Amino acid sequence: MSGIPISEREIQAYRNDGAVCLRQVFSQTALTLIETGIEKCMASPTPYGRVQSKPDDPGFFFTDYYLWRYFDEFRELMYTGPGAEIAARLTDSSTIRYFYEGLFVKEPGTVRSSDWHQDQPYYNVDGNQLCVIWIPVDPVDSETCLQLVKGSHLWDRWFQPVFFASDRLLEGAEERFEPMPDIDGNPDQYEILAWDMKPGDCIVFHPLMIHGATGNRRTDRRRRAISTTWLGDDTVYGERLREVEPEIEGHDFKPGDRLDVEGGRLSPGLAKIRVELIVILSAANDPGYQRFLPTSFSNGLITATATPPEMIPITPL
Ligand SMILES: O=C(O)CCC(=O)C(=O)O
Repeated sequence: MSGIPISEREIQAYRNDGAVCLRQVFSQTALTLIETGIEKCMASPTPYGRVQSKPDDPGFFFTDYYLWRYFDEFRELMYTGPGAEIAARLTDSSTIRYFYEGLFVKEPGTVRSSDWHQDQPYYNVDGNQLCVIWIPVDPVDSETCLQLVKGSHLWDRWFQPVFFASDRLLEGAEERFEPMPDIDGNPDQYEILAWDMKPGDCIVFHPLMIHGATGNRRTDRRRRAISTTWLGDDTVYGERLREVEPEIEGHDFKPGDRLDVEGGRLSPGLAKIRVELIVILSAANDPGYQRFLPTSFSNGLITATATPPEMIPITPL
C-alpha cells in the first residue's frame, strides 16, 4: 500500500514514545499548498483566528483552525498529500477521517509561547487510533520546534485545556480534568522530545501527548506550522466540556457514534484508505456553517483592520 518510507522502528517510536519525526515526507508541492493556504488565511482569517501574543510582544503569534472549510489548499493537501497514509500506518487503521488543521504562525522575535497542553481534551473525539501531524514550512531548530513530553500519552491522565491568549480554561475543564503539571519548573522529571527540522519533515504525535513550544527567538525567520488531525478506526464522537475547540458543527452525532459522513472519497494513490472530511457535507448546508464563511467576521472573535503586507491584518478584540 505504501509509497511513504516509514520503518518499523519509527512505528514503534510513535507507539511507545507518543511521537516520531518523519523526514522528508511532504513534497515541495505539498509545502507550497500549505504556504499558499497560510498566506490566504492570514489575509482573511476564519472565525477561529486569534492573536495569541500581547500588543507589546516584539513578534506576533497567530493561530487559526479548521482551515479546510475555507481554503481549498488544505482540502487538496488532505486528499493528495501523504497525511492519510502516514496516519493509517501509525495508528494501524484502515479508514482515516480528517478532522481539522491548527495553524501556528510565530513571526520573528515572538515571545509568546504555546502553552503545554494535550489536544484531545479540547474536542469531542474519543478513541486511541488518532494522530496529529505537525508540519513546519520553515526550518526549525529543536528550541523553536514543537516539544513533547515523552510517553505522556500512556499516562492515562487528561489535563485541563486552556485558551492560550487569555490564559482561561475552557468552560467545565476544572470539574472534569486535572491541572497541567509544572513541566518547565521540573525539568528533571520529564523527558522532552524535540528535533531540528527542515521543510518536508513532520512530527506525528498522539493527541494525549503533552506538548507546547517556545515563541520564535529567531529574528531572521518566521516559524509557520500547521497541525493536521486524523481519525482512525476506533474513533467516535465523545462527550466533552461545555466549551470545546474546534467544534464539530452541523451534525446529530451522539457519544459513541462513528464520525461518518456520506460521500467520502478515496484518496488518489492510496489503495485502501478512505479519507473523509468529517461533517463537511452536512455542514455545507447548515446555517451554522454558512455563518462561518470567510467573508463574514461577525462572530466577535476578530476584526479586520488595514493591512500593510508585513503586518497581520487582524487585531484581537
Ligand atoms: O506549533 C505550535 O506552536 C503549537 C502546536 C500545537 O500546540 C498543536 O499542534 O496542538
